[in-house]
Amino acid sequence: MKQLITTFVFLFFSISVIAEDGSKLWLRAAHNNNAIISVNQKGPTLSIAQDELSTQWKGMPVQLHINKKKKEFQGRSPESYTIKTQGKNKILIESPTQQGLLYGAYHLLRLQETIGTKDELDILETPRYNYRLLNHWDNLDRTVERGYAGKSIWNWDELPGTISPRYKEYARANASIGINGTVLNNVNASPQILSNEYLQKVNAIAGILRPYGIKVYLSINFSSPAELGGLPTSDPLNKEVQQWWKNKADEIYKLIPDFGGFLVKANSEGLPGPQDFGRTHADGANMLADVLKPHKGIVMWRAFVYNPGDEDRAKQAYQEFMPFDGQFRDNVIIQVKNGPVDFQPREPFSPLFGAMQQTPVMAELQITQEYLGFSNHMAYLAPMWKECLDSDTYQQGEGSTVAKVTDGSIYPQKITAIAGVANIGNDVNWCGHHLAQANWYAFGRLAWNHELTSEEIVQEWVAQTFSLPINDEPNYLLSKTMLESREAVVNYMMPLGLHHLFAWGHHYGPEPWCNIPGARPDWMPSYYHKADSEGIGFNRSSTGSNAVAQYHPSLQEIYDDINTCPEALILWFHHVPWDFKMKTGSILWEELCYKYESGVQDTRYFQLIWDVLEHHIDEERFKAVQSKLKIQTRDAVWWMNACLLYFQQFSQMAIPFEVERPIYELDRLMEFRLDITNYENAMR
Ligand code: BDP
Repeated sequence: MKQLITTFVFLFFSISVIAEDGSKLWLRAAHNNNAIISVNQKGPTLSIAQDELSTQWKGMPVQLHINKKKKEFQGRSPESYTIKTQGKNKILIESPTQQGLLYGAYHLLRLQETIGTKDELDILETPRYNYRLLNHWDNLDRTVERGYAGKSIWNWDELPGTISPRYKEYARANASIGINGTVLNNVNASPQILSNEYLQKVNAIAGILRPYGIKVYLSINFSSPAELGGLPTSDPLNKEVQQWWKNKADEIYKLIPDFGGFLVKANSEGLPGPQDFGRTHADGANMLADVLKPHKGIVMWRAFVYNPGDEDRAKQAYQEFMPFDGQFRDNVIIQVKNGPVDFQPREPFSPLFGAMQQTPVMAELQITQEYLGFSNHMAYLAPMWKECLDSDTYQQGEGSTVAKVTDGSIYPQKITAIAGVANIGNDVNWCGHHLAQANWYAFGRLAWNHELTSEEIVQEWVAQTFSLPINDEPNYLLSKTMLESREAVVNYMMPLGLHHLFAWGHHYGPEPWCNIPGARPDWMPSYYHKADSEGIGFNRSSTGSNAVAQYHPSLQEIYDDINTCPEALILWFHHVPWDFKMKTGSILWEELCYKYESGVQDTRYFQLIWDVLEHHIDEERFKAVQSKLKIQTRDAVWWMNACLLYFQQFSQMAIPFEVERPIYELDRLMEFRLDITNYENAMR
């Protein structure tokens, strides 16, 4: 990195850039053109496509053409499209559907704003997942669970009478990256969302999103029949309960004929579910699936379940769901978080991927940075998601990656889907941190095509968001910095497979020492790090909780052996002695110190690179990000000091001299309580 910086000093001589507030996201092209765009049909979606192109496209005439018969589209998603240059005077975009044409239009505009369209175009695109959804964890009072960008964008009180202009901008941004569904409310769902009053509001939002090809879905509370309907029970096998759900589904579809379906968090973290009535997850999911089926709706049933007890939390979702493989209706899909615990900065992939072979499974990724520094830290997450999607499950031989076992290319699943927990709020720049918009963007792009590289995605995002052309040095510098950012977060927070060292009450700062009397042990950091005078890490090998046995034998063997387990996950799977020799030749304690140190140093480089870019970024966004990067560096030091000083009590070893000295006292850190309502100021 250092050398890079010196070579870019010349960049100071540069253009002046107009201040921007980030509200336009990556869609900043001026709408002042008057291109010739023809269509062979009429319709609301097609007119959006036509309008987007005619006002922004700067090239030769474009024809948007519905073509249901074209050979290239046979056997492919109706959202597929082609873009072809026809001689010297026309570009033809074809698709079997208006929605495909809209995606084609955004594709062409993206090319214009990124790599250009000089070459002859011959493009065929098909989405890898049929359902590409955002999950909002938004409550009806407009608070957002794990939201760090202001209040919910859904202004429930004003709806359905007042429609915020933001809804349309939201729809447009999502359509531009191929997202075709959104769950409007929190998985910790209020029964109220299914009341007729709220359904009217949902209907109003659905009306805005529809022409952009986006369906609405709702998270439901499993006790709704009792809580909202006044029934004595919500037992899924009870006839009246079933009838209640049937009536509710009919009511919803009467209002919103293309309603997408339900997302369900049941028997998880205190929420109600079928087990409250002695029934199973399959009973619950199937009951809902049956009422949605006639309307073509789906049920996304979450596998995020775990209970306090003796069993390793990381094993519980697998244990709970594997026995029901094959017992779900064909409009049910099991929604599984990328890792077996909970969106930690690094986890192995959940062993449910690939193992459930007769039930569709979808990945749930977290765009909002609950465990990666909220909207204060720069953490570009595509590398993290790719790490999961590209992981080999080995379940059907080598190459059975998580992506392939969920996208229908290995198992013949009828529903293929992927979800991302949104990082969107009513902040002017939508995501709290200007650079966090890249995560919303990257999620959409990967949901469309998981084979895109993190690098391609970030470069095109930087090009569109800051007008920094791909292949020019500033784009390269910023992209490279962002590409390194997630690993930096891992290193200064929880390197080598450490996880859940977060403070009680929030998931922002470090509290590896946290010990709340009477609290659930699996919510305590010590449950996960298990530091003692011998070493540190959770023994999930065959001599420990044996979580490794949930993976395919080829992987199990690798993870089980401390000498072959990837070091990035070593403390996830093993309790490792402090003096264990690592691949670098250092002992574990030193390696841990070096990792923390490298995370901290990276944040300092991020600051430096950003400053080098000053004259290429408008002042408003430059200053905002500069200030966030300062917080990130302070926090990184806080994390390093807290974790190393605390774990040192167990290792009884010195911090190597190459590592910068702690600047905080452990006892002061242990007393410190972050006012989480004011996390934006973070560690001072
Ligand atoms: C955890 C969050 C909690 C969510 C839960 C979930 O801390 O707020 O409700 O996941 O996914 O990560 O249901």
